[in-house]
This record gives sequence, C-alpha cells and structure tokens, in this order.
Amino acid sequence: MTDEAGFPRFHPDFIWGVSTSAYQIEGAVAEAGRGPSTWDDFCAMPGRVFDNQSGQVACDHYHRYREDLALMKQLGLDAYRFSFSWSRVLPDGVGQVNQEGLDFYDRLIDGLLEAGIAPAPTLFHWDTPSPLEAAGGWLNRDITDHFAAYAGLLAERFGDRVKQWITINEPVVLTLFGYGLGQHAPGRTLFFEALPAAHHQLLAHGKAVQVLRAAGASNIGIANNHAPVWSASEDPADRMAAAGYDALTNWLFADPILLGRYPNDEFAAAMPGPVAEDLAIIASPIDWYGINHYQPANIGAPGGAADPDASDGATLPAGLPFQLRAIEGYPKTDFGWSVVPEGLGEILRIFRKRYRTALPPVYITENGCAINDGRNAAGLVDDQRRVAYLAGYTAALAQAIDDGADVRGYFHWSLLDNFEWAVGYSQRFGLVHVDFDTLSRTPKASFDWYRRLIAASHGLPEGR
Ligand code: PNW
Repeated sequence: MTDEAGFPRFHPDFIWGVSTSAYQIEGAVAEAGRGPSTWDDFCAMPGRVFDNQSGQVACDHYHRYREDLALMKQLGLDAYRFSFSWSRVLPDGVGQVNQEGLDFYDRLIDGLLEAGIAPAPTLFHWDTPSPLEAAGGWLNRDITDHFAAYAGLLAERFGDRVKQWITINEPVVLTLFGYGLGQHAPGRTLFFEALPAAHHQLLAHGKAVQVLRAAGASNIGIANNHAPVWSASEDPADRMAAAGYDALTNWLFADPILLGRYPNDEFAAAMPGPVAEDLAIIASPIDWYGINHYQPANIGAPGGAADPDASDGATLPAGLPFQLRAIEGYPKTDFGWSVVPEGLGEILRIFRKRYRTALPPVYITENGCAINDGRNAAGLVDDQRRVAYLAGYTAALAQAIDDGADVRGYFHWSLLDNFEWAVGYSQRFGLVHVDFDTLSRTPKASFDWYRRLIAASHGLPEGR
C-alpha cells in the first residue's frame, strides 16, 4: 500500500533512523586520549585493506559532528544509531577512563536531543581496544567482564539521556571474517577454531544486558546480521551445505539469545567454559531484536562455480563445507551484492516461524547498498539506484508489517559514505556523499527521497 505520493505507508509512530559506526566515520584516532584498536592495527598491515586505506581521518566526524547533526535534522530522523569507540572511552579497554572521550559522546548525545533525535548507541562495532586483543581478544573469556564494566560505565554516564541501547553489532562478521578468515581485524585465520569468539561475544552481550538493566535501562537489543539462506539446487548435497551455512551464520547467533541454546550439539561442544550456565546469561531477556539485512545467501556444496562477488569482494578459501553461489535474475549494487527486496520479508517470516512468542519486537538496524555515483557536472549526486533500493526495501517492509511482522523501526545504512572496512573508501553506502579529499558533504537524491518518506510517514507536509 502506498500513499498519494507513492511512498509506502507506515504507522505514524514507526521509527526512522540511520546507522553509522565509530571507526567508519570518526577519524581522530590518535586525538584526545583515544587508544588504538584492532582496526588501527589491521589497517597498518600492508595489503590488508584496499589501497592500504584506514579510518585515521574517515569522515572526520569527530570534528564535524555538528554539521552531521544538521544533516540528520534536515532528514527529519526519529533516531540515530552510532557506536561508541571502546578505546576512546577506555584507552586500554579496561581501567583508566578517558574523560575527553566521554565528553565527545556527551556533546553528540546532547546535540541529538536538541535536534529531537533519539540516540540509539551500539556499545561495540568491531573496534576492540588493542591491549585487549593482545591478551587474546574475543578468544579470551576475560573480555566478557571487561565489556560488562564498559557497559556499566556508559550506562552510568549516559543513561539519563540514552533510552535505547544496542549491545553488539554483528558478532557473526567479527567471528567469521575477523577470526575465521582474516579478512577483517584482527586478521586471524582460525577457520572453525574461531567459534569461541562467537561464544564470548554472546556472553558479553548477555552480561551487558544485565548490567544495563540493573542501571535502569529498559529498551535493550542487539544488531545481528541475518539473511535467508537459499539452496543452490534441490540436490541433497546443496541442501545440506545450505542448512550448515544457515546454522552457522543465522541460528548460532540468534538461538542462544532467543531460545537459550545453540542450534546443534556440535556448536555447543565447540564452545569454551561452562556453556550451559553461560547460555542462561546469554538468554537474558531483551526488549527488541535488531536485524541487519543486506542480501540473501545462495549456498551450494563445495566444488561448483563460486560467486565472484561473494564475501566482501574476496573469495572464500577452499576447504569450507559450503560455497557461496551467484544469485541470478536480480540487479546488483556496485559492491556486487544482490538487490532482492522480498528477501527482507522472507527473513522476517523465517524469524516469526522459528521463534514465535520468543521473538520480541524487531528493528531493522541496518539495510542499505553501495552505489558509487559521484557528483555530476551540476554538483549533484543523482543516485537513482539507491532511491530504487530504498523504495523497494521500504515497500517490502511495509508489506511484511501488513502481513503481521512486529517491526518498530528502520535504520538505513548509512548516513555518510564512510570507511567500508576491507574495501576502504571504494564502496559508498551513504545518503550523503563525502568527498574524501575535502571532506565536504553533499546530500544525494536518495537523501531527499528518504526525507520525504519520513515526512509522509509522520503525516507531515512534504517541505518540512
Ligand atoms: C555490516 N556480509 O557489515 C556492518 O555492520 C557495517 O559496518 C558495514 O559497513 C555494512 O554492513 C556494509 O557492509 C557486513 O558479507 C559485512 O554478509 C559483511 C556482510 C554483511 C554485513
């Protein structure tokens, strides 16, 4: 269902937001007492990141946040999802607090509230403080207590103004890309030996939920990456590979939180520590569940023709029990990811069916596309493919809600073109174009489309 202007219809209370993360936008990595993180270290290793780029300057959001707040206000956002840099707040990850780091987030949060935008911070978006990584990082159980202490510090400092909390972003990606395959920081290639990093992130999430709750927070969730997994064919070998991939990437990270168990005994057996007791903590009740969704995964048994665009632009190593296959018949973003709006409805249906009453309300905490259009002769960025992407995915979301999904909000990834991890600045996910030479910001055509969608959804005149 659409309104007269062609925008999909949403409840007026539906929350519209954008998402970013600290390392991808802040820059100022060695300023105001910030300590180093694994991403600083990873970027310093030659050949790891596209063109040896780094987040040293990124969007310089640390200094330009007022300009970025003005852009958010112009969009008419209800909420802004950003992440705290752990090493800006606690340079060693534990112990000594960096007041200047906390002061920055004070200014940001106060600026958001002045603009009428609700802050929705993520406590951890992959940038582990280097000293903690030196001690084993997410393979060392101690980090779960350090994370809980960090959560307590943030709750105490910001709990009077922050009303929605996100513990961890996509533990699946840090586990598999960071510890399993080495494509992200910290660059380890442990393959399935990386699984303890998943358990410790889940446990850290559970401990943080308890700490935040004890500090009075009442709107706590997590942002997990989820996608429908398609079997490349009806062949039993493909179906088995797809089921394994589904368990590894979806249910390993959702079942412990929502059901208090691992999806199978093999996973449970691979985890360190008193797993049954840990699961009771991991399953601490949350108030909502965040789904980051980009594209379905089409999975076959090893030995077929692998998707040349798969996995962050890099090929998966041989020897894995599954293979990513190309998705035919859909457009692709400039990053090679498939544009399949109905995939969003599909993953929401899969969640409702799997978890039923155990599923709390859902937020889409990320969804977006890399479309690399630059400024044209008139100085405008006419990113019509992102407009089409947004129109398609928001229509699919409206349909899913009509079909009964309890989705309370949507956060677009991302506000700004930013440091896209292993591919550096080569892929642009922003509603706002950033010139990485001058750092000047130019709202794109999609920015205006999203602004009008939000206004229409709140029943406001277009020109707000
Ligand atoms: C997410 N995959 O990462 C992250 O949360 C963001 O920081 C990132 O910029 C954004 O999506 C775009 O990449 C993902 O391979 C990385 O399926 C990889 C995948 C999904 C999400």
